[in-house]
Amino acid sequence: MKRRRTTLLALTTLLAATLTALPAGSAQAEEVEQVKNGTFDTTTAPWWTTGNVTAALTDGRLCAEIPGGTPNRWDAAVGQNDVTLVKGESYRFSFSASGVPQGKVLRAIVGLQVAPYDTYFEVSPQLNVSGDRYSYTFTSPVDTAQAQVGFQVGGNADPFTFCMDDVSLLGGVPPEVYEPDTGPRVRVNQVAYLPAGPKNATLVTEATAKLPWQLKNASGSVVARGSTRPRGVDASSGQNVHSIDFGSYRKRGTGFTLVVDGETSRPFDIDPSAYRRLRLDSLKYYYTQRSGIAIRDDLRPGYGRAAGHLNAAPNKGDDDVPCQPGVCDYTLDVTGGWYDAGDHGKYVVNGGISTWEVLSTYERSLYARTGRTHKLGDGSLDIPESGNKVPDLLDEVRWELDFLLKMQVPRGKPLAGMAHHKIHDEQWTGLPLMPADDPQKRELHPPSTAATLNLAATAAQAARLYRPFDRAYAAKNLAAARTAWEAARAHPDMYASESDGTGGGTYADNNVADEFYWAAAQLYLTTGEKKYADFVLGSPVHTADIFGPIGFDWARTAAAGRLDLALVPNKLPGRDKVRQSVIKGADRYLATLQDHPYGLPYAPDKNLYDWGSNHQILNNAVVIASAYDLTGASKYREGALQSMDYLFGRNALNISYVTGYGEVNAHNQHARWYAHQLDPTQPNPPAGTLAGGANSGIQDPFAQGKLQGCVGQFCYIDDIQSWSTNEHTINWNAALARMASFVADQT
Ligand code: 9MR
Repeated sequence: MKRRRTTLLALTTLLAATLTALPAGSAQAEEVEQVKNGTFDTTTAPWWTTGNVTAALTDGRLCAEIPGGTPNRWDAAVGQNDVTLVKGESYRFSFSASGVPQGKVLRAIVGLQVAPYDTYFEVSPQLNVSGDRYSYTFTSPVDTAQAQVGFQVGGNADPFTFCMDDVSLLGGVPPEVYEPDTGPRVRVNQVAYLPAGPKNATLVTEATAKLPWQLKNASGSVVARGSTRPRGVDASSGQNVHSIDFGSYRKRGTGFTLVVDGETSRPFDIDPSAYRRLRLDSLKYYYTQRSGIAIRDDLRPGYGRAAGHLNAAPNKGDDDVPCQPGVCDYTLDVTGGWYDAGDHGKYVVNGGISTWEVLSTYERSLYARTGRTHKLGDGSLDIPESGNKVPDLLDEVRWELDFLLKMQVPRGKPLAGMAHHKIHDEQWTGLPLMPADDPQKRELHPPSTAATLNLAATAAQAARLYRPFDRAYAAKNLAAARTAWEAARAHPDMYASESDGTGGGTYADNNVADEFYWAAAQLYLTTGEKKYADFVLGSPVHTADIFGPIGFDWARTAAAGRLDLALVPNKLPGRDKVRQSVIKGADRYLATLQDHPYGLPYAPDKNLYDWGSNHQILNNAVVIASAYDLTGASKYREGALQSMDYLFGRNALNISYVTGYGEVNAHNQHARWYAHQLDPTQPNPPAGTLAGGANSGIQDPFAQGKLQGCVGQFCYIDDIQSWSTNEHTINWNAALARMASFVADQT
């Protein structure tokens, strides 16, 4: 279609408006059209199509007949190559598109035209018969002259007619100013406070003097009142804020609101039941992450699906997986396990910490003063193994443990006893893609010391926890753990490559002193043997200050040793010092929380929120909760409870980060098989799924287009395309399960 003057005028006006809003002196690149013949006036050249698509000019547009029944979006496509992108420059990608019949999904991308086909920007709108205009901005993460503008229309069951027009990729545009809808300025835990727990909220306001607040019950009667505490400008959000403490109100109820400064908060409960539900939901999440087994719809209504990666076409199958070329000359059966996140990869590093933290949720229930083991018992999680007289949590984790064990290099092979770092697709796949529909080649990646120690640590922990239920299984785990330990000692510096990130994440970690410490601690706790105790006592990690702002995660695993040495009964010489170190760490997190007007135990350096910050916050809360388990001092209990408020809506965005919990909650997590946002026939992630949360790095193009320059808490968007702020993962949900279980036990 010939470009209409009005469009240009409107655009110019819009730009003028945006330009005036820019700070004086900011350099403005010139706007340049990067797409050739986006208007299809006389020809469709230089646009190409895949072989199964024929494109023609129809009324000044490009229209194409798209075959049905192709598995992937990229199996049918129209595109243009050799587009130039400049790193750091912003682009407006816009086009008109229609689809007949209604409701077909388009995946529009700007990406690399050659392997590894990185996507720099993508969206997947549902097409209308009448056609829509789509417009987005993004910032290029690379310099390249080999970019492709692609319109992928495969993956639709039935054939349809696709038309497009006025395709434009305009360089040098100012990035869009994105305004999140943050609702009322009173920020509360939208889920629930415990009747006998702390109750705090945060008010965003320009006011500097204290303000009166009212707590109202569901029928609107005022049941408590008081004054706010002005806190000045909060560095993690850039907002001027007050805090509100209404902890003296202790009656149960639902539908409370806080009213202050002319604003009414979102509703919340004062009731423990949500945490009892969350303890189970956060753990039920793992069943739908299982690989190698069909998910039963009767157990998870709406989530039933075919088994993934069992060698049924188009899957290549995980039963006979070769290594990357040149890495090994055998294949392994590595079926089972949990998919790591929204991708189909399975990683021993990360599988390990996830296993540890879920098992620790169970182990805590055995020893903590408020622990209640039967709450995680047989029948609690509605999984296929329910009814087998083994606690469901242990059955669920066994699915992953069995996979971790399979990743160990077999006897007689080079590097026997080491564990392969990971297994995943050869190339990254697009969204959505059910596990059973993934056609990619699967590959084992080289063994690493870190993976081997993850296996040693978790198999050792498993050995003591499964012993009462299955002695043979416990023995098998202990033997594997010992072998892995010896192999890691013999190969202490085999690091996963930081550049091995095609088709799956790297999980690279060049410091494994903490993994050695963690594995030795677990082996000691299970066996009591001197050689492991000696290693623990001789490790510099044993006395290092490990409870820093970022806390622990898949790469920083020392706490997974230290906490257990403090919490699980053992006779380690100097154990009291170990306990004191945990309490000291908790004191520091408590001080951070008390200083923070949003009440969270997390204040990273320069306010740079980490990838998966929500679980960092939870893990810092785990340290505080552990200090409560060790001492019984109520300040730790209160701090641990208050930490949950941020995750449930007491934050700058006024969002609960747990799907299905809180009036406004994250539910579009980056996912290939809970991809409701892209495919309405798929569900959202199950209730109890944690979103990664604010991430100052905003590594994905979607977030870069929306959140450039974001401050701390604001670096998050609930969109399926934002894999760096909004994915779900097995390690993050493990931190949620651990804390949900602690809170549920405080009632
Ligand atoms: O959680 C991981 C984060 O700490 C890393 O910084 C990031 C980049 O390497 O990778 C994250 O893990 C992803 C993994 O590599 C692949 N599956 C999804 C994970 C969550 O985004």
